[in-house]
Amino acid sequence: MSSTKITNIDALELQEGVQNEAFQEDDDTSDASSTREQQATSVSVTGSEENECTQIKPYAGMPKEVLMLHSSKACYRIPREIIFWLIIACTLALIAMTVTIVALSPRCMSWWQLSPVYQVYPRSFKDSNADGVGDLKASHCLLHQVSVFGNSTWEYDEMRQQCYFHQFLKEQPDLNYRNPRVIEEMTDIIHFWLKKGVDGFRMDAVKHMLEATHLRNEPQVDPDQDPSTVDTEFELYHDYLPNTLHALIIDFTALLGIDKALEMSNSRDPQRTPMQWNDQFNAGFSDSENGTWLDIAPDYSTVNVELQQADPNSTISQYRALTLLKGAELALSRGWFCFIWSDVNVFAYLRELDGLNKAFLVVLNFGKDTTTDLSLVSELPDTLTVHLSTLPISQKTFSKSRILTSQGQGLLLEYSTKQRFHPNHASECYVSEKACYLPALDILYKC
Ligand SMILES: [Ca+2]
Repeated sequence: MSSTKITNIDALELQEGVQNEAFQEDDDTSDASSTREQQATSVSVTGSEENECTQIKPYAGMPKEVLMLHSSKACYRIPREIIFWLIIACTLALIAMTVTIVALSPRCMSWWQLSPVYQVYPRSFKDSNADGVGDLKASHCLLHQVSVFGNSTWEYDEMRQQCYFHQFLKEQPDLNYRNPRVIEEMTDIIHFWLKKGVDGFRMDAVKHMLEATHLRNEPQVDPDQDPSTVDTEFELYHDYLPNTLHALIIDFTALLGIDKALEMSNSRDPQRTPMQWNDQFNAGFSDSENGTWLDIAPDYSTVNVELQQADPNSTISQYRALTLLKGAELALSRGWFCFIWSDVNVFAYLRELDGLNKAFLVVLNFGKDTTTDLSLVSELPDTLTVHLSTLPISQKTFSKSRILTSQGQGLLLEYSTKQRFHPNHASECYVSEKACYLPALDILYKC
């Protein structure tokens, strides 16, 4: 029975094949291409043979029955089924792998943990209306408080015929945060900027935001305490140790170029003198003929943005290099921070990541020229390679027992190790989101 069927089907196949002109042409190899060209030309010109072309079906000359017969043969069926199940298996494996990777991945860090932060002090950044005071159009600045100065903190205002209190410059009157209308206004200002799309605020000199009733400069003991309830001296610090720490942090951020993009002159308030854009009139900050709110530092002709952009050793260039480095080195963005050394001159810490052999040692000199001996830190290899220095140096490597730094110098030293520091020094180490590196797959995972 089956042989008869096949014969019939073969006959049918042959019959259909003979009837199908397109099939014939394909078989005729002698001048198939010229025939096709002629046909194509005639179709495009006249359109009269279009119907014949559209009638040609897929598998021309092979009826469904023949197709099914061949496709059910073991030599076609088995590979087809193998491929089918392989695709299913691969899809499931892919889904399982994706779920596993998502489950094992450490939490992504927030933008502010990964991005560089650039602080702009609007009054000193750029003056748009030539009044000598920097501004953001149609806006006012949040806080203008800087470091504490001498002289009287009270100033008489002619127009209001009243005195006002200023912890800092007389151009920087204090706001009374005990007044609910001031709180309301500040809240409005914050909402104004949030609606504009800002990502955050930096509150400067926060410990001076709320003055004690006697108007002395004491920060709150409990920062969470409702400021309106602070009314005794006992609720304020008299120990200024935190200020020392604060100053240290400022110095450190300044060294890394976070707090200011330029090393301006050591005047009263160097980081807030008007931005020195170039060596032109008013350092390119303002067109004002009547001076600027703080005098332009006299060194603007040699220290300005334009010149620093062209200088590979400038603070701007170093800031850019550090920004790129943080993006490129996992140990610096996701690794452990471990404090390893501090003395009167030097503060040193390392950055390391489990699974990654490359690690970094940072040595910052806040004091005088000195040699630091870290030979007791057994986790450090003997030789450390200079990756970056804030001052030009010729030395390419340092022995861990003799790390030379000059006053104000920052050193980023690179080394290779399989021995981690943090497992044995938990109290000196910190990481915000723990993660480990898997070199084989070049991924981070929860660990
Ligand atoms: Ca202005």
